[in-house]
Amino acid sequence: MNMKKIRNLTLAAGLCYLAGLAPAVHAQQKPNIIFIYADDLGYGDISCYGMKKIHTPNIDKLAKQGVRFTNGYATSATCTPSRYGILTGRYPWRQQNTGIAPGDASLIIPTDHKTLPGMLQDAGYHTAVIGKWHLGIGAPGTTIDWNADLKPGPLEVGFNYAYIMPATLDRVPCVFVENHRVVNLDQNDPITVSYKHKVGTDPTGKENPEKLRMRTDPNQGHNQTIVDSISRIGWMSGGNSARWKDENIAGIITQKAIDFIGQNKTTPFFIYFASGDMHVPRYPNSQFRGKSGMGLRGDAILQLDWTVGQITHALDSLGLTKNTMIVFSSDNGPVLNDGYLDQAVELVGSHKPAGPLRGGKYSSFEAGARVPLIVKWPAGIPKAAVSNTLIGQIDFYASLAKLTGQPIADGDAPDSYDMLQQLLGKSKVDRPYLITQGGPLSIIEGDYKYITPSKGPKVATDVNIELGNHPSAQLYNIKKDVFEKENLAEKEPARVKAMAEKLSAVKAA
Ligand code: NG6
Ligand code: CA
Repeated sequence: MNMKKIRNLTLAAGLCYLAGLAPAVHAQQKPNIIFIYADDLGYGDISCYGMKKIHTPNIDKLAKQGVRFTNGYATSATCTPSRYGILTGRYPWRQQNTGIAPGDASLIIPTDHKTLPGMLQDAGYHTAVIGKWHLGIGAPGTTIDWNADLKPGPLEVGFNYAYIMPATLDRVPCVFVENHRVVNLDQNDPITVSYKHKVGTDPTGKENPEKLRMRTDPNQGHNQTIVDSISRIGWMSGGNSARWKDENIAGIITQKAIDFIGQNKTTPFFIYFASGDMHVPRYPNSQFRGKSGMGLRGDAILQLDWTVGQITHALDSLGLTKNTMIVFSSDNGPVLNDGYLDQAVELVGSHKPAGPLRGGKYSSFEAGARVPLIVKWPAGIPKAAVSNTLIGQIDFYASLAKLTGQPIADGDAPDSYDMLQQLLGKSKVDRPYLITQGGPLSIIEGDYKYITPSKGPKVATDVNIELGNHPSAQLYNIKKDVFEKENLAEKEPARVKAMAEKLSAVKAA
């Protein structure tokens, strides 16, 4: 472009300002952003991260055209805190009640701080959350009435549109919520929910196991109200016309995302798309059931890959691919038996859901929080790359603020680093350190990881995962010893001391 044209553009932008209009040329240059978040997808669960038994061509295509991170981390080894971290840019352990949220939790995200979607709204984005929420709904100290307006919720923390599963797929109420209301609710059949005692007359998994399409693990509960032939955590009655069918969830939320893309094709948009896939209960659509040879967990991975393909196809057909950033990641590491006997354990064979990492969901070992992380944006990332840069999902807030030219007020997103150049594959400078959360906290700095002492159990026997708890300090060189076999704490007391002090300082800040 020659100088004259540039000056003309500047002049046009100036005139827009004078007329009180946003300069369209700038607005259109901002990329659309779609954050695709899988649930319980492990580091080794997709083919571009080493999965051999099944193929995930649509996810792999993102990696082939973008930056694939090998040291990308969720904030935590479970869902609620990881989601809190992304949306707030704040470590979840700074706030109480950020552990796995019960299905009747009130809103966990504070409404008095800017969130990632709220910041993007300021930048002119139209924002949506579609899929799993699991961050609570309603004011603290109140009881949710599922038949009335459900707020505060996503719309009060930065989203213009919400189409959500309120908690997890295994928690009642098993209904979609669109903006403030349960979808398809018949007011003559109101919903009652309790996490304390049985409500209504619906059969439960405990009383009527013969009505179940999959058995539950007797050690893990999940034997309360039966919805869609699957028993859940918690009791619900009513809302029959609103209850979801598990096999339709992926199709419904994918279509909602495609609709939102179509409706917002001329303005920059942000979609936080949180798939329910891989989380229990796993009951993907019939087009995927039985297709992976690995049982329903493998079938759910195929369904997730299909979802990614549908979204990328919609972008292609609207001509939006070039200027849309797609981020793909997972909220925590893998688990096979998380409460339902769906043959995930029996049919996993030689597949390693965590790839080369130790532990899994819930764990302080690497498989808890190190997850697949891919960023693709043709207009901004011209060259595909694999990056070993240390980076956290918590960094999206500051990085996207930088990308969209938004300021970050004091007190907002305090733990988020601007890693934009790294996300775009233009820098490989590590984050100075990163704190991750299994049970106890860990700090990763350079090649090393320090796990704080914890008296908790070594293994979560119900899910059969090593938790990484140890009564004294653990130090691993995760570059040389990625499986965290050799605890170097006794050999390197000075390093242990320095890292423990650093962690304490960050906690106190
Ligand atoms: C656990 C559930 C598990 C799953 C998890 C949340 C039991 C025994 N186990 O408490 O099934 O729902 O919470 O998973 O209730 S997460 O991915 O949303 O964090
Ligand atoms: Ca999860």
